[in-house]
Amino acid sequence: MSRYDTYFLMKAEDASGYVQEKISYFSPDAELECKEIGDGNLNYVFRVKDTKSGNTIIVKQAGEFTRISADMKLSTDRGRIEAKILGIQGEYAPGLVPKVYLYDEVMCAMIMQDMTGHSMMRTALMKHEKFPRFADDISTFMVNSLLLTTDVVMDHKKKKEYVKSFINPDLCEITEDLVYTEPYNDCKGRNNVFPPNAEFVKKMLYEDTELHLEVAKLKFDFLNNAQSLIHGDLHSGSIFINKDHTFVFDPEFAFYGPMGYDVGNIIANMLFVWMNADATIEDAAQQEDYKTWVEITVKDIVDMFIEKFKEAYRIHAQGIMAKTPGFLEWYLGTVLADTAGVCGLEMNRRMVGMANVKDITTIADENKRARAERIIITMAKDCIKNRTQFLCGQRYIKALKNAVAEIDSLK
Ligand code: SR1
Ligand code: MG
Repeated sequence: MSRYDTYFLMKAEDASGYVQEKISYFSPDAELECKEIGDGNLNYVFRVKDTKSGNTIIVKQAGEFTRISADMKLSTDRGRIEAKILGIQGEYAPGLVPKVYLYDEVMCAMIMQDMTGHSMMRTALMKHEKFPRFADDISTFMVNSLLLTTDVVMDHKKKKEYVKSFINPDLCEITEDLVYTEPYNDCKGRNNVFPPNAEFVKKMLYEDTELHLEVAKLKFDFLNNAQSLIHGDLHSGSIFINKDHTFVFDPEFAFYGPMGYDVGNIIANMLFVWMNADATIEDAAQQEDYKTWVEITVKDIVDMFIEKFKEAYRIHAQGIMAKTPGFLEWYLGTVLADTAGVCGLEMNRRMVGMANVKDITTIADENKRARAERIIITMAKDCIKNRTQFLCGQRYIKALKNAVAEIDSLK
């Protein structure tokens, strides 16, 4: 009989004993200390450290309610989904996700590798650090974890088993509401609109019925297109990074959905970095230098994704129909259109929805923040409405520059 035989929400003082009881990682005489270090919206994350050896490990536990809102109850099954997909992604994209040592269905807790030597990517990007390997690593991660879990490559029956085991209704509902619905109508009254932009948001997002139709089409694609095993929340807060290496983690929103959801999220979150630099780096040359690095990174992510996707398709596609001449080009075209659409959705929702991003909310100068948000929303609408035109990385940079010019011309 153990105190961990019945679910309870752990505190830091419970997590060390938990690790010692569940796995043989630290020696029995280790001197353990533990801190809660989670800063996400949903879960509790504990770092357990042996002060004698310096070794560390992570315990991540799913609570029954979210951290961002005590009213939001969520199935703790998301812990199982997260542990399982990390195992699968580790097979398809070796070295790019942390190792999972144990998943415990009773405590809904996972014990996993501590990504020491890496920083939370959003935090590092807000300090204007550069990561030269990122575009290459993330495009490899996305092509491998996304294309290789589709019907193009996988045995169709095994894929259907995966679809079943990754049904994730509570977390999908969060995305359906926060990404695909509320930014366009505030129907639940919980949007977080920056007050100086209230009128702008009303006109640009709440009153644009043509936009609503395009968002509705994208929403039903998200609901119905069981294309590949997506991460589901692939932003810079779900990445730990250093100059030589990238770790993707936190895939609790995973399910079988459109792969453009992941690619579009990555691009949108890099564009927030550009806007943050534009608004906060005072030295002109330094600002230009950092923004140029972000632009090259955005272009490389899209273009490397396309090239690696085509190459992987040629190597791995199975069956006569997937090899039909012209099908790869058509299929990739749908992925790229979804990518641009989702990039726009993520940009909008992080400006006006209940879960914002620090890249923008920490811009202290109110005028600069208002301008940044207006540029983002303007570009987002281009991405959504003209999504079939976003066929290469340069198109995103063009959309960004057009949005800057449009907002600055209204001054
Ligand atoms: C209620 S959770 C809000 C957001 O945090 C997560 O990281 C997801 O992005 C979600 O939409
Ligand atoms: Mg998360």
